[in-house]
Amino acid sequence: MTTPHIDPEYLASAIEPNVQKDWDDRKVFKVADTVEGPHRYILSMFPYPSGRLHMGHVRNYTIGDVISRFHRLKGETVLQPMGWDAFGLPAENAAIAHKVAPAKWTFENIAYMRDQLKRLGLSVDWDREFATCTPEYYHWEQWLFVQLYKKGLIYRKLSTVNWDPVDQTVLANEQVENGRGWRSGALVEKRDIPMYYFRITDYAQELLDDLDQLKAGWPQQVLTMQRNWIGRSQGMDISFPSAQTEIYPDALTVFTTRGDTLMGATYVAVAAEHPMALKAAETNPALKAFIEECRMGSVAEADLATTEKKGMATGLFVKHPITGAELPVWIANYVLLSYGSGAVMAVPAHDERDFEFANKYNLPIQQVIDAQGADDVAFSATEWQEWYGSKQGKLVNSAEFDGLDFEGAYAAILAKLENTESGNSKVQFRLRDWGVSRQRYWGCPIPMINCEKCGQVPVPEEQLPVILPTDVVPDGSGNPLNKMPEFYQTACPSCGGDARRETDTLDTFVESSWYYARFASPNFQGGLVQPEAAQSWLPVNQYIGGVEHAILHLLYARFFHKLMRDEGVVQGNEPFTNLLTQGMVLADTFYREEASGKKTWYNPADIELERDDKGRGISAIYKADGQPVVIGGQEKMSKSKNNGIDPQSIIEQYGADTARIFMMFAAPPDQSLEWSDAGVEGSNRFLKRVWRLVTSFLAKNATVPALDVANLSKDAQDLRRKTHETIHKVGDDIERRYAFNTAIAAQMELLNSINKFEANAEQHTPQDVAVADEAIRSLLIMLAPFAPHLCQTLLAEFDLDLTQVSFPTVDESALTRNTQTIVVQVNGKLRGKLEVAVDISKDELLALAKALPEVQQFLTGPSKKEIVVPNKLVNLVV
Ligand code: ANZ
Ligand code: ZN
Repeated sequence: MTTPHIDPEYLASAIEPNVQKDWDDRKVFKVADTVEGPHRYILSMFPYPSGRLHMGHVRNYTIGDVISRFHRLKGETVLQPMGWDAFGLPAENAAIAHKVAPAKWTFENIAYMRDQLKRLGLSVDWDREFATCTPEYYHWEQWLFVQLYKKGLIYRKLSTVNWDPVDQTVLANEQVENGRGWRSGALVEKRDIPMYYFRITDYAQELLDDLDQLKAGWPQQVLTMQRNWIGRSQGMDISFPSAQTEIYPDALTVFTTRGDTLMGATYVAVAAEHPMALKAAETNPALKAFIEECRMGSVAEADLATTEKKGMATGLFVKHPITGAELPVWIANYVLLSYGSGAVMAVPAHDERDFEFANKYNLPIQQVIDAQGADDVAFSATEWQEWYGSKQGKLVNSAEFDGLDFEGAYAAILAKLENTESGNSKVQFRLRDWGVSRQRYWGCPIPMINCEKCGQVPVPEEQLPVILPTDVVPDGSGNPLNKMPEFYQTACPSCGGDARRETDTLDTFVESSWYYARFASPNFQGGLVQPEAAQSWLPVNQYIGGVEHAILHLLYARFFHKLMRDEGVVQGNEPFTNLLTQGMVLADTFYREEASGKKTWYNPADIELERDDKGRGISAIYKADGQPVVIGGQEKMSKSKNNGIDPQSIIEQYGADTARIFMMFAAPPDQSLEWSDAGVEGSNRFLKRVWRLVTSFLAKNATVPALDVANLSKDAQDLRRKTHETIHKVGDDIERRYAFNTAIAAQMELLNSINKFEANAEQHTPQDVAVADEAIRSLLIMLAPFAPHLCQTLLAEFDLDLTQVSFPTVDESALTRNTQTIVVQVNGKLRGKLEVAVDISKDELLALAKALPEVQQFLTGPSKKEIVVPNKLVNLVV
């Protein structure tokens, strides 16, 4: 084997482009739509084409790639696809700022980022790439929309949006800043407009139940977040008849989880827009003004919990279903219109919010649960106590229900209400139906037609896809589709009359809810996914992405899988068998603060940092002006703190392999990763040492005989054991534990052992060379998932093709030790060491110990006691 062309110095920029070109030319990562034999689908969440890769992307895609490459080495066919989540608001904002069409901006970004991803060395089947903004993709999304609409799983209803009266446009929540439009600065109004909704609540119970199927493969924390979001509550609906049927004839229904406290209800509270409130406001201008004020407020549930309680009496009354007492009906800003029935029975003695409200407005507070188990047994009508809200005590002041515990009271009250038909058991979900209409241009057109005569009519299948015009530059003043008759003018599919095409587009979460399925057959023209391809590749075996998607994206994708299943498009109940949520990438922050408190943040790349001997930063200087800046600590890389490090610069300086090794070595994948220049340099040094070892081994041009394991020197046996121990550990760390960091650490140790062994290379026998050769090849294959360019280049020197080799197998016999080191003590003091066979007899061992020259000098007489700890030590007491 001659190696004239291999450079003794490791230079990533000299090898990485060649290796990448080789992968492209040979299409080594291409897989078929249908597959036989062991196979696996590994998917990292696809990126939004924002313009440039950030470190979060690099981490995400490196994790997926390491897993993919590992399983390929294990002999599996692996699908690892890549595509673009290409619709969305940033493209429209860029259009407004730079007067460029969103389509053009998006595709330019895609071209740039694709190149960046390729430079990372991902083992992706690029023939499967697609962008969700193309008609070939969204055609099938529209098709599914039409099917679901026909089935009643999509409906239309009025809903409230943020309206910018100057720009005449709907604003997303993130475009409202302090109540004003981000562009116009106008005070934002609320408007009710018709929107389409997916009936995800029909699947709430199944989405909850099926979380059990994911227990083995999903992080506990994500399962809990999903469970809480779905938010199942077991309770009852109770109806309170109107006391003024001449004004408001209907009974008021409330949802409660605490039916046991019914006898403590002293008023009822309704949401500002509840029909009963609106009715009362007809004759009460003050009430009307108050409702309007509530409407302008935030709609976020999280804000409701913390904002000050506010309310107003409606002047209407309802009757308590058991006592018949008249209770006042209040409007309260802490009651949500969209939860339960938008009304609560207020039990101020046992509900904290009701307590606060009742105290503020002087409403009666009636204790109905005693203080069992509480330290302070006196009920105070002014100060809230934790135990008021508990279910621990027994009922008091509750007439026939007195003395019952929670279960007993709940059951007895429910039975009584059922008897009088004024209550029933009810399961309530926190999950709301999913509103998908967006009054935006850059999204998938909603395939509906509005006809004055026929109402909403779905676009007939043969007219799909409804194509979004791409030569459009939005200017921020409303959806440009509304100004394009060539888009919206159409004929009603039902009556043939003039009709108007829907100009709203779909929430971009819709595209990302089924892309994983499309990847199985991205070019299929007959539906969402070709049935055999779905059968072959779905579900995704391993999904990888940021924990910020733990709730909505994953819930929507799970929902879509069930929708597609019920359409007969896919099998199984869940899309992602295993989920890995990667941690954040952190970096140092640096800033200067002006007297006004305004902070200016400096990028770590522009800072000269001085460290103490533990590597902690002690002082920092802004390179441009040589003046000090404040060290702000490690934070998530972000634009706002200007602490992002451009992956491109790392790849250019050190190569993709170094970036990959650093990312995987610096922390376990689910934990935060602290960016450190020293860490990157360390990773690069490790690869240089691998390179140097292998090139100097190759340079000797030694003949490598077949291994003869029965005839190995002790050193050779030790190295061989180390090699096989490492193979075992690396395989286990990657496959079972996702512990990529310790897998790399083990390989660093193996490298050290090989280097030590090679230090004696001049004295090596041919069998020693064979053992070194085995160790080096094994190392290069194990390291290949992490540093594929380097490994492929070096393996080629052994006439091995990385794309053809297998992960090394553990030779169990190499793991057993033939000899062991025994410590020899005299009177408990270490005097010598012995290297003996593992199966040596006790007598033989004692004889050898006594014969050691360095021991003999301390043996002043016959030993009084001889202690042998097997495999460890001999202690001679004299
Ligand atoms: C009486 C009561 C007494 C309540 C008590 C609680 C404690 P979860 O568990 O979240 O389902 N509620 C019902 N509808 C509401 C709405 N639209 N907006 C705000 N609050 C609403 O909570 C159910 C409880 O939240 C219900 O039980 C109701 O208050 C309140 F000692 O009814 B409870
Ligand atoms: Zn019509």
